[in-house]
Amino acid sequence: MPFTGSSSLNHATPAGYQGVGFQSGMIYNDASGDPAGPVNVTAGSLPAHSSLNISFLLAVIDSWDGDTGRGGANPPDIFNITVDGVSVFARTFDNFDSTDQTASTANLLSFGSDLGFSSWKDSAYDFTGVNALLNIPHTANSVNIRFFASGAGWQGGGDESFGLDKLLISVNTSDVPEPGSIALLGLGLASLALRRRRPR
Ligand SMILES: [Ca+2]
Ligand SMILES: [Ca+2]
Ligand SMILES: [Ca+2]
Repeated sequence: MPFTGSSSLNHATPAGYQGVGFQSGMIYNDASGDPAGPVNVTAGSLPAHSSLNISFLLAVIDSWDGDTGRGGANPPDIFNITVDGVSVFARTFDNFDSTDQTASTANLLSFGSDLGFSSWKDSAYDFTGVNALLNIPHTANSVNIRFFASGAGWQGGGDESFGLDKLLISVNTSDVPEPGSIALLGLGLASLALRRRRPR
């Protein structure tokens, strides 16, 4: 995978992004290439689970050109997420014209303002409760999640980049069947009920 530019785990967050809910440091990626080098997150020692959820704040920084030439001269610019190598999210973003992107704007925090980095306008999204990132089937006790840009028009570097903050990976354990303990509990309740009835 080609990788130029940088990926920083704790890059100072500009005041503009802090003003729309980001903390003082973000995970920052300005890699170029198609696909560009990823932000690579691995979590281990996960409890038994049947699926997982991913949430984060996304900074779509500077001159993202969206889906077609209608909103920016160098499209497409795609933001991707993979879980253990399987794509769970791949959408275009556009900081010139929000109607020229395949990503939803339902979770938009800011659009049309320069929030920092170069003077191009930026946008910000809250990826909490986004359907595509909830209940992702997964059972292994570790997971590798990659966040990266791609597309024939992806320039990276000082032209367009992205940041992540408040990244949270959670697992869903409630729907993991435990037939052994459930059967024992059922037997225990039944015998308890029988014993209570006998004296009357
Ligand atoms: Ca651009
Ligand atoms: Ca900017
Ligand atoms: Ca571009």
